[in-house]
Amino acid sequence: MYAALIGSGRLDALLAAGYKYMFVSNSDNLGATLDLKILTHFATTDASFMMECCERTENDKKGGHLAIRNSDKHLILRESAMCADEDEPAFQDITKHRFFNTNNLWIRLDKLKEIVDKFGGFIPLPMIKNSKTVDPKDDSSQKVIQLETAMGAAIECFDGASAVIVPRTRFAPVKKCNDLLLLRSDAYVITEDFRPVLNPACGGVAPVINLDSKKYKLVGALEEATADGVPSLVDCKRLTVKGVIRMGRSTRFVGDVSITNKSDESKFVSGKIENATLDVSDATGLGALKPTAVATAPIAGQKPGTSGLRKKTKEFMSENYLNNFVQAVFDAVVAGGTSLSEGTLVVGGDGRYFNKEAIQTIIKMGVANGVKRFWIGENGLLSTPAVSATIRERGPVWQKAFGAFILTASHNPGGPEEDFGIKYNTQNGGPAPEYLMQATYANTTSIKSYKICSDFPDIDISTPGSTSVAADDGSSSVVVDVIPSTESHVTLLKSIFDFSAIKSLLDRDDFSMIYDSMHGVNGPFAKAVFVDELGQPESVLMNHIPKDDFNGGHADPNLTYAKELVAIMGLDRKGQKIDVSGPVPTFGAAADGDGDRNMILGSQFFVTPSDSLAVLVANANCIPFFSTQGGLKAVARSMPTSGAVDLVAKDLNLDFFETPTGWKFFGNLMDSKCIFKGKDYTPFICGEESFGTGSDHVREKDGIWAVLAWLNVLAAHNTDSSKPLVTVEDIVKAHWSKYGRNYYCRWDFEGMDAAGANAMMDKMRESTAANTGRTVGSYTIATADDFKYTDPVDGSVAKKQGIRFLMSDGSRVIFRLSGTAGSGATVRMYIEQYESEKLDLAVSDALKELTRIALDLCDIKTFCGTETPTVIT
Ligand code: VG1
Ligand code: CO
Repeated sequence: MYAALIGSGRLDALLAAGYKYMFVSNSDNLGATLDLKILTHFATTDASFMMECCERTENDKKGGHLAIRNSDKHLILRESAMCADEDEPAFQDITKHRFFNTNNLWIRLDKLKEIVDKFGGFIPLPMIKNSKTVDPKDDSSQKVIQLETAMGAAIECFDGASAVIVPRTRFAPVKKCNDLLLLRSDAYVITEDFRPVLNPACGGVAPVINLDSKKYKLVGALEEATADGVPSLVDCKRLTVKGVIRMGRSTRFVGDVSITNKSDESKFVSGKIENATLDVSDATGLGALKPTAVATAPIAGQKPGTSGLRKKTKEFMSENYLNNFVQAVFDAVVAGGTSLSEGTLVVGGDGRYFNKEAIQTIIKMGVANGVKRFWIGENGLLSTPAVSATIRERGPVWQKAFGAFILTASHNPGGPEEDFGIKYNTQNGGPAPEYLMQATYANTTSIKSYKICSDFPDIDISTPGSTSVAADDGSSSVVVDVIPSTESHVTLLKSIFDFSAIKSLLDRDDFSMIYDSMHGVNGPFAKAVFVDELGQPESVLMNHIPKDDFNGGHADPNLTYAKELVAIMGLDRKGQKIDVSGPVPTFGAAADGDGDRNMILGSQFFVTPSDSLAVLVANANCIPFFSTQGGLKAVARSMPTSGAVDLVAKDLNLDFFETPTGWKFFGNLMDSKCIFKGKDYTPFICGEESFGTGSDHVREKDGIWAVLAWLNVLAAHNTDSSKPLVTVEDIVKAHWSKYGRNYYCRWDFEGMDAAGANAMMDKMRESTAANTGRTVGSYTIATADDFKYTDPVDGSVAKKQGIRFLMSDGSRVIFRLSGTAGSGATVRMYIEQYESEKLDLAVSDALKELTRIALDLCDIKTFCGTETPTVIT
C-alpha cells in the first residue's frame, strides 16, 4: 500500500489537495467503517499513526499482536510468521499479549510523508517470510517462500504512534471458512446501516468454529457444505468438524458440538444438535445425488470460436472431452457469480449425432455441480432461438433459467464423421459474453478433475414430463423436466406477429410457400407454426423430420447447400433464373441445422441476407411487435454485412451500429437499458450477411422469426385480396429503386491450411498503412485496416475482427478467418459495391473487377494454393 501510495504520486496529490488523515483497512473486514468518533479521537490526541486493536480471544491466538519494543519504546507489530518455533506458546498466550491488530489504521499523511522523505522514498518495514505452494489450491504443487510486509508494521516507524482498543464489532474479517460460515449464519445480524455485527443473542462471544482445515481450506468446499442452506449457530458455543459434512437451513447447532465423518462421502447433518459428539461416518449418503470428482487433464484446443466450441464428433466423444469443457463452463459461470442451485439449466440441441448422450452427461455433471432443476427439450431438441426464448420466457420467477447448454455445430454437417458443438448461453438468453468464454478456455487449460453423479439415472427425454430424484439422506432433490420443445418459442412468436393476417395471405389462391428445414431442428418448429397454428397443409414443409446427420446434407440455408429448394424456386446456385416447367411457389425459405439462420426466396428470386435485413428494417412497422412499441429505435449489422441497412437507418433516423461477426455483440446493445442502465435501443433489429436476422425478442438470431417477418410484411402489402399479389421481388425492387442496390457476395475457401491462411492475414494486417491510399484498377483504397470494435455499452474492446479495404467510392473488400470451422481454416472474402442507378446487373458482373482486385490484394493463390472458392453466397 505504501509503495503504491508513494510510487503513484497519490500521497503527494492527497497532501496537495489538503487531506490530512487517512483510514485504511483490510478489504475483508466488514466491521471497518469510517467511524467519526474514532476519527475525532485520533485528531484530538494528535497521534501520528493509530492502530485499532481488539482484545485477543482464543479464536485469534494465532494472529499477530501489538507489543512495545524495549529499545525505543515504540509500538511494534509482531506477526506469527516472525515468531521462532520455540517462542510459539508465549506468542500465543493471550493473557500476556492481550491485544491484536485489526489492521484498521489511521494515518497522518504529513507524518507519513516525513518518514518517506527521511528514508529516501520508501518506508522501512520488517519482512515476513511465509511458506506457501505455487498453486494455493494444490498442496502438492511447488513449494515457495512468499515475502511480504504488513501495512500495520509501519507503526514502529512513527514517533508518537498510538493504539486504541475498539469493540469486536470493528473486526469482522472473513479469512477462513470458519469466519465465513459464522458470518453467513444467524450468529451475525445486519444493522440498519448495513453493518454485519455479532448477534446480541450470542452474548458478546462469537461461537468458536473449527472446520476441518484440510477439507475446508477453500470457499468452494464451504459452498458445497452449505448448498442446501446455512445452519443456525446463534446458540452454539463451539462447533468442531472433522471430515466433510453438509448442513442445511434446518440444521441447528446448540452448545458444544463435535462431528466426525471418517468416510470419504460428505454426510448430511440436519435438525437440532445439542451438546453432542457425533460420528456420522456410517450415516446414509446422497445415493443417486452423490458427486464424484473424476481426475482428468487439460485437452488442447478447447478454445470457443464465434459461436461456442465446434470439433469433429469423434473428438467430442473421446474420453473426457465433453466433460472437461462442461466443467470448465460450470466453473467459469460460478466464478462469474451465478449460483447453479437457484433457477434452472436449459439443455437442448439441434439433434445431431451424439446429442442425446451428451445431454445425459450434462445432466449428471450439472447435478454434481449443484444444479437443482433442468429443462430438457423433448427428444433433446431445442433450436438456438428456442433456447433463448425458453430462458427468457419460461417458468415462474423462482424457476427462471440462469443459463443453457446448446448442443449444436449449427450449419456444419453432423454425424459420426462430421462435426459436433456446444455453446453456453447466459441469463439474458444470449451467447455467453467474451469474458466468460475466455475464463472457460483458461479453465480447460488447467483442469484437474470434473464432477459427475455417475449414479444419477438416465432420463427418458422422448416425452414431456417431470422426473424428481431425491438424495437418500433426504437433504435435497433434483427435478428434470422434459419440456415441449416448441412451446415457449411459438408462444412468443404469436405475440410478435399478426398471425391472422399471415394466415389470410397464406390462404390466398395465388400464394404458395415452401419451408425447407434441411433435416435440422427447425422441422418441429415449422410444423408447429405453419401446420398447427396457421392451418397450412404439411406439404409446405420440406425435410422437416430432424435427422442426426441431416440426411447426409449440409444444413446451411444458402444457394449452394439448399439446392433442392433452390431448384424448386426456379433458381440456380448463383441465384439466376432457370427454365422451369411447372408452377413455382411464391415464397420459399430455408433454415440451418439449429434453426437460427434463414434464407428468403421469392418466385425465381433470391434475397441476399443483407438486403433482407434492410427490407425488414424499412418495413418494421408492418409488424405489431414494432408498431405497438412506437416503432424501431435502432439497428445493427455485423461488419462484413453489406451497407444496405445503413441507408435505411439513416433515412429513418435510427441509431445504427456496426459490430464484429457473431451474435454476442448484438446482445449488449439490446440490453443497454435493462441490464446496463444506459440508453434504450429497443425495439431493435439486427442481422448478418451469413443468413442471420433477428430482433430483441430473443438474444439469438432467429430463422423462423425472419420467415414470419417477411410473411407479415408481405401480408401488409397485400391487404386487398382482389388486387394482384405484391411479391417478394416487387418489394425488394421497390426498395432498390428507393435506396439503390448494394451488390454483394461472399466467397468461402474452406479446408485451407491454417498456417497459410494465417500468414495471408498477417501479411494484409502488416500492410494496412502501405495499402491505404493505393490505387487498384479503377478503385482507390481510402482506408485499409483491421476492424476493431469498442462496445458502446460496456466499453469492452474486440480486436482483429477482419481486414477491411474501404474504397473511396464506398465499395468494400473484407477478409476474415472463420471462427466456426470444426477443423482446418476457412477464409471468407466479402465483396460489396453500391450502385444507385444500375439495379439489374447480374451480381457476378457487377462485382467482376472488384473480385479480381480482392484476389490480388490477399494473394490467396500464393498463400493457400488456390483461387477457387468452395462456396459462393
Ligand atoms: C459464421 C458466420 C457468422 C455467424 C456464425 C454463427 O461465423 O459468418 O456470421 O454468426 O457463423 O452462426 P464464422 O466465424 O465462421 O464466419 V451459426 O448459425 O453457425 O451459430
Ligand atoms: Co445456426
